[in-house]
Amino acid sequence: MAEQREPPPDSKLTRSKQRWAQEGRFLTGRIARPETERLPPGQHLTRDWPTLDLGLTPDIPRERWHLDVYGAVEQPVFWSFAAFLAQKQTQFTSDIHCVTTWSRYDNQWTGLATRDLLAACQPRAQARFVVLHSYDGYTTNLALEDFAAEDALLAHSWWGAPLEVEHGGPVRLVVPHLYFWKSAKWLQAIEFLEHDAPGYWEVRGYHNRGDPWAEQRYSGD
Ligand SMILES: Nc1nc2c(c(=O)[nH]1)N[C@H]1C(S)=C(S)[C@@H](COP(=O)(O)O)O[C@H]1N2
Ligand SMILES: [Mo]
Repeated sequence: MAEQREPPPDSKLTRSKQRWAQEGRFLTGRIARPETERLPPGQHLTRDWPTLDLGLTPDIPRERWHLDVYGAVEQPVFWSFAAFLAQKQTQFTSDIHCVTTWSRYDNQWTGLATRDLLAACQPRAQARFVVLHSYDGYTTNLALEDFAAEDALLAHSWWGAPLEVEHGGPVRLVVPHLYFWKSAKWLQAIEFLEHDAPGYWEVRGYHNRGDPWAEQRYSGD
């Protein structure tokens, strides 16, 4: 089991984001289709890469990093960074869509595809959800089907360079088809569950699933 972690106290930014969620800020009511429109409704393109988190950057060097995979799985996993790197490596290029309305195209990620992680840990038949736990105390929840998306991965590099600590290095999750708050930075543990367990933003007014194409920004959308 992963140890208990306390999320950091609310900051000014997390308080405004929580208020925007209550007000339904950034909702356009338009719908878009991923097959015909690359930019989801209400998003604008950015060329730089903004940093968004709880205001606390855990400094976990690769030598001290571990991934703990536990819960409803046949084969719990506890990997050092070297053991993680020894798994099959995959590259995917995908777009980022942040709920605060910026999108960033063409991010090349290298790491372990979530499907290969699932092959290693073998979720039990009853497992239907995952909760990601991060070194900063952040959590986020996903349905197993979303976690298992064909372009989702546990990424350690971006365009061939080690993922910078501000962006979640040593290892972050990347789930391109959902808003980026689902893509946990500084990944520490993955818990498999039979029942859903909403995470940090999901209990503060964000949508439980977060599909940018359906503009699922906030709960109730
Ligand atoms: N561990 C952790 N992961 C996190 C967050 C966080 O606060 N802590 N913020 C989420 C949010 S709200 C966004 S938009 C993206 C931002 O990733 P970036 O800083 O690399 O752009 O990380 C997500 N993953
Ligand atoms: Mo975000």
